[in-house]
Amino acid sequence: MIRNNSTSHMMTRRRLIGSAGASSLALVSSPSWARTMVDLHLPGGPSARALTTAFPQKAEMILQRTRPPLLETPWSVFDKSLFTPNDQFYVRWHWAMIPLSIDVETFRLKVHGTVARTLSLSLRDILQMPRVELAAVNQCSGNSRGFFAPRVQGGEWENGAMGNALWTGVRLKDVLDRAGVTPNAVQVRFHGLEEPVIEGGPRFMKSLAIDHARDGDVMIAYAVNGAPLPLLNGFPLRLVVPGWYATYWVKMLSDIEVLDEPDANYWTKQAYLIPDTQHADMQPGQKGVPMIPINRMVPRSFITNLSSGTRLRVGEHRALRGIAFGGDCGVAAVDLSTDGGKSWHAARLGRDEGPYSFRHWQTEFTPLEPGKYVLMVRCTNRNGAAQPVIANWNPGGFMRNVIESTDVSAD
Ligand SMILES: Nc1nc2c(c(=O)[nH]1)N[C@H]1C(S)=C(S)[C@@H](COP(=O)(O)O)O[C@H]1N2
Ligand SMILES: [Mo]
Repeated sequence: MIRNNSTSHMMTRRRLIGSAGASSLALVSSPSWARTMVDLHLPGGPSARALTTAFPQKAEMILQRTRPPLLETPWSVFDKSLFTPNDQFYVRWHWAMIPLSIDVETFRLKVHGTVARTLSLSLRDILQMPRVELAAVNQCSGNSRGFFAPRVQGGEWENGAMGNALWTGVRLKDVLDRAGVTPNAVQVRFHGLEEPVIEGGPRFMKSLAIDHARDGDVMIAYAVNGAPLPLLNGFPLRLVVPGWYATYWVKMLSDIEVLDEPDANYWTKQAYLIPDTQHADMQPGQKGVPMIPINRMVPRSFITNLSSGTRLRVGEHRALRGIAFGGDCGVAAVDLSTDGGKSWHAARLGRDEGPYSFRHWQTEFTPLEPGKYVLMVRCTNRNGAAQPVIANWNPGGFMRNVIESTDVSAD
């Protein structure tokens, strides 16, 4: 019975998709039937998800989970400014035992392991070091996981588990140099002040290769958009790893350990693994796929001032605008299609805020005939990487990427 239902549902979808112009291309080249039968709307729809203002230093957020807090940035925020306001910057924690206040006088950042000198740095010590500033996107590895088809476990985010901000702090390199890293160092491991809720639960820790940690870009931030970090975004210190997924951006950073062998802790070795394939893509149920730790981000782009279902008037000039980011390098181009991917034209790019920042784009659209239009936006980064036509899939729901489509009509 159920099988019959899903089969006929699948066939209906196939027929629908088959008549939808460029989308049929995606169907033909899609290696997995499973991807074509799934409705991409989250249960209840995003408009039905609860909003909350109950969290400290946070304005209205989408409530994903209360404990530990998972708060998503409402989509409308991304149309308002290139930099995501601190009080609507998304929040994600793995364990719920998060200190609710920090004593700025007694707080210490410890640096130890294979170093010449163990350090115990106060916030005053950190503030006296050379200051650096950088615009960078912080994006959860699982951003947009709610769109994975077939569905996967984890935080069912829409696209709002990301934010762009101006980060201020000190170079991790400068802190490591002060401790004097010894030549046998291979990785640097970071953890924060929160604790597991269950005894013996693995404390959240992430590691970077020693050369990455010392590249001069990785930073220990104490301010975001010109203000101290909100508590839930890591007050008083957090790691900023430009171009890499946010899982590495350890919050409430209190401990830096230089390791002389590869980190074998759960969060580095077993969690946050992606298929070592193009677009981190694999088939549901596929066996023997080599897995590697998630790492650099990939280009993405979105329309922010128009949503699916919008009805336009024939002949109406509509400004289209949105955001793009290159992932681990700057944006080279943003292209728009108003005919479901058959033809593309370049959008105008806004101010360049640096290689790791969101970048605005804009263009116009005038529907000349009544009917349906599929608007698509595609970012190509400065390394030549572009967004794929078909969404990737992997069991962790990581690194979601696809050319986004917005269905509108004109009459
Ligand atoms: N201490 C600590 N840092 C952490 C985490 C955590 O659970 N604990 N989660 C990581 C993950 S998976 C994400 S997506 C980002 C979220 O950063 P934000 O809450 O500031 O948006 O924090 C990262 N840093
Ligand atoms: Mo994350």
